[in-house]
Amino acid sequence: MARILITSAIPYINGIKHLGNLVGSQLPADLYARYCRARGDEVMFICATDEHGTPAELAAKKAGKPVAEFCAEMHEVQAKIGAGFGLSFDHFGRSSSPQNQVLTQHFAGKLADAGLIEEVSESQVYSNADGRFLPDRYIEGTCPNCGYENARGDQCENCTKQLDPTDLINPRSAISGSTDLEVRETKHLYLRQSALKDQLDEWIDSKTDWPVLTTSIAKKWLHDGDGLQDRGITRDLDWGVPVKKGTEDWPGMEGKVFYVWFDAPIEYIAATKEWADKTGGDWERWWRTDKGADDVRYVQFMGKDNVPFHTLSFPATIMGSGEPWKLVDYIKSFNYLNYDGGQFSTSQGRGIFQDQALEILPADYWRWWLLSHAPENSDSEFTWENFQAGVNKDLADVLGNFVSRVTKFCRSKFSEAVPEGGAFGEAENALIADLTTKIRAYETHISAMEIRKAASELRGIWVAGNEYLQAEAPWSTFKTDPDKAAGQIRLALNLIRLYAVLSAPFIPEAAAKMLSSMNTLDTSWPDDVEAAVNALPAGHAFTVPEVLFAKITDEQREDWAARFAGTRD
Ligand code: B3M
Ligand code: ZN
Repeated sequence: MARILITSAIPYINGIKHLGNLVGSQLPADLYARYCRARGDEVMFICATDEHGTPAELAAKKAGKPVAEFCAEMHEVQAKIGAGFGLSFDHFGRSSSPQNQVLTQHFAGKLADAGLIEEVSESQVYSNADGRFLPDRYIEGTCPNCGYENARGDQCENCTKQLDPTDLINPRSAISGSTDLEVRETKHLYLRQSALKDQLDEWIDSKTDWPVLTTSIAKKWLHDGDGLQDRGITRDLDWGVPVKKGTEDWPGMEGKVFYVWFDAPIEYIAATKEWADKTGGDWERWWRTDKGADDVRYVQFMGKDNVPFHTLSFPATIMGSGEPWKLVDYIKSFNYLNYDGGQFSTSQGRGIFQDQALEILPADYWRWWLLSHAPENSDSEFTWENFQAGVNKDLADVLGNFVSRVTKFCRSKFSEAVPEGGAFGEAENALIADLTTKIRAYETHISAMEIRKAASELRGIWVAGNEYLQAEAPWSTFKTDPDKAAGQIRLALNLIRLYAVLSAPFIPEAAAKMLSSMNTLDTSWPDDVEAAVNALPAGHAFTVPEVLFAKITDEQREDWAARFAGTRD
């Protein structure tokens, strides 16, 4: 039994996320967590809301609420939506927790002790109209790298380049739109990432099994231009973790907070502590290599725009602390999911948002389509046609139809119990051999977090059952040799249980329905496929389930396409 720590990038608190966010981190992380648990691993699956920084302040202002109140409410909203999608977090924390404050200040203190923090007097954009400094998202303008006109002061959403507010061309205040801006001096703390450059470079080089998307982004930041830059880790904001050196005040830093990207990844650790404080569990055995975490395999999931922070900044924090904290072992990163010829965008309200998705269809429809089209090797695109086709073919025609045909046939010709019937023959043994090959391949892909390959292997496993039924045609066999037909149906009913177990990481709700209709709690993994297709013995009672997946009609598709064509505020 392995111990697997899994974290998903923590979504900003600023609003309900779209489907692109879901498929780029939380959903594949959930798939992997469910799979590892099904294989008997001990899993700690952590996510949280990212509550600090300018995104939170700006969204609260727009909602007309005090920021703490806004965050508390939005946390509940996001937690509920996550549960709606079946995200099986062991804990869904909050980066504004006291645990994170203590840990963030602790790391800053350790980094300062190690000489890795520099106090820099720097130029910051000050807005005369707003009477304040404009860090990060408080400022917008044209990206100097790609020319995108709505780039924000911290990062360009279009080309992913990390920016400083002073880099923007034609800058304007995101609060008032004012262009009456000037540059003023203010003092801030910088994390001396450059001092850790060689150590980071060597570490990335040792990760030969990481996806190219992950390592290429890390390498780019390490080597492009002047190489890895030191990064400002404090801001002139009210909302955030107050700057302290451990538990002591930091002279000259009064009234400042840590930059959101400094405390957000630390929340992975803090959220585990939140979990421990709530449950009485032991968080250190997941995070401290001197307390047992050297046995842990730590896997992170995220979109490509988050990769620089996870391959460089957060590891710099961990390594620089000089303490035995667990470093990530594998980073699975994703490209973007586009929406009907453009980008999904939270800030522009474009695409399908998670709450809307759950209003129109059950979670499994989305989970299946999104995961089977995960943007792994390139950006991928959501279109309503493609979504309809995927759901109708894979879920309704292949899996749903199999379950319905087999259970109904058995009820009408035998009874609502697994029939006795003859022994398995050549066709059954061939199917068992074929399924064994396919299931081993499925395990390989999902262990390697090759999400699309895993989905397509799973589809193949479902198809194999249908082809068997088609070829053996128990409804015909029944007329001449009912005993043989009974054996075929005994096998097919067992396949329903087997499919439920294999499919649960992708479509947990449907899998649960399949198991409950098969009247079994046996979720054991099919290490031995022959044994697995004999798990439900003759005489075992079952019930015919309700329709597992309803097809998406052309009318629904057109309706939704029209409804989601615009933008939402
Ligand atoms: N909240 C950005 C995002 O939601 C950021 C991720 C933090 S992961 C520590 O994409
Ligand atoms: Zn850009």
